[in-house]
Amino acid sequence: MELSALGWTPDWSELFKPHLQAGLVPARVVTEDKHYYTVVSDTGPHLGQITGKLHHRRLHPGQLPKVGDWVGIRIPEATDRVSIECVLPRRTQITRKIAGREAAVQVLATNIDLALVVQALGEPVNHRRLERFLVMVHEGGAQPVVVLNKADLCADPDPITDEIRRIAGGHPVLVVSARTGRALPRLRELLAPGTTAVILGTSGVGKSSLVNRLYGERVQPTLPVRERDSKGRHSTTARELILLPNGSLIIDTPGLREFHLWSADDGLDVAFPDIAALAHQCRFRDCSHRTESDCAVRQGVTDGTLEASRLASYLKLRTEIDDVANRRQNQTWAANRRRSRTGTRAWLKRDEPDPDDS
Ligand SMILES: Nc1nc2c(ncn2[C@@H]2O[C@H](COP(=O)(O)OP(=O)(O)OP(=O)(O)O)[C@@H](O)[C@H]2O)c(=O)[nH]1
Ligand SMILES: [Mg+2]
Ligand SMILES: [Zn+2]
Repeated sequence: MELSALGWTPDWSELFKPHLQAGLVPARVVTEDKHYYTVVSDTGPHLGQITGKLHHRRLHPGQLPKVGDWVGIRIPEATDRVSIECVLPRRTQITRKIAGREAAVQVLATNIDLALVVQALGEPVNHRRLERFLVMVHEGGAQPVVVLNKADLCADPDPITDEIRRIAGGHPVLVVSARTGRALPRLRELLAPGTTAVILGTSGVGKSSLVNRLYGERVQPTLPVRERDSKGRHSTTARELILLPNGSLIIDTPGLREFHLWSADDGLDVAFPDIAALAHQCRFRDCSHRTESDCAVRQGVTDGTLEASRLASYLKLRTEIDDVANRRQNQTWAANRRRSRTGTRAWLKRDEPDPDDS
């Protein structure tokens, strides 16, 4: 298999040069579980494990290999198991904060061009959740495509689609059906050969059904919604990078229920261009749009150009992002205090938990 079929470009070759000289072979991560990875190089798929070397570099858990990553592997002659010795810097990534009080990051997919954010018609479309997904995608540097699936369950999708278009802010919104095949040719057109997409959404919206349709046969398991228990048992349990017949790549993911944003330096403003535009006219450059005088954003709500619920959603996400940032800061301080108490050597031995374990 040619590496270019997996999305390898001259830019990656350039980045890989020093590793090539060190005798490593480039490969892309297509699956991961607790201990093993499947990676594909130009000689085919291999079972891979990360080496002690990679552990000893004391990488942040978010920097360990994830589905979509380009890694350097060493292929020993004696076994069929390869060792993963380096991870190339990511072009884009989708991250969230792991559940719970601890401020730790979980990387959901890396090196993706497009993120298909799927919502199901036939049930009320959750605008606020869509906004949250869009912030996550923009923050990671990917381009979103909003996919409204299960069009066959909705008599008249047009009014809903119009509302969603306003939230999507110029990014494509497709009304599709994995059941009837509606608009799947349009979706295929967006997935250019050699590019990588990730498919995101809550459990049961039909992500794997869409992947199967795009693939042309059943490669991913799916489950009827009514057979899922209330705890949200997912039919897809692991992320997987799949090569589609048209030459594009897609990462199917387990459904995300409630999720929190990890960070959003620019993602929030990119996902809310209407609010960002108004904010330029606020009196204070760092206006929080909550209590300040001469706030153009709140004025927009008064004038009726901005929906109050959209501003509320923006402010809620802003609070959440600031809260995670504060907790990260506190954790760093606490860790530094611990380090100075126990001495550097003890600190270096400490093992950080993998956020994927949660
Ligand atoms: N009516 C209708 N049902 C669909 C459509 N797409 C998917 N479904 C059904 O919705 C259910 C869930 O589909 P999945 O593809 O398993 O959903 P998923 O998003 O992959 O779910 P997780 O893997 O749990 O995150 C299945 O019963 C599908 O047959 C569609 O376009 N129309
Ligand atoms: Mg699935
Ligand atoms: Zn303001």
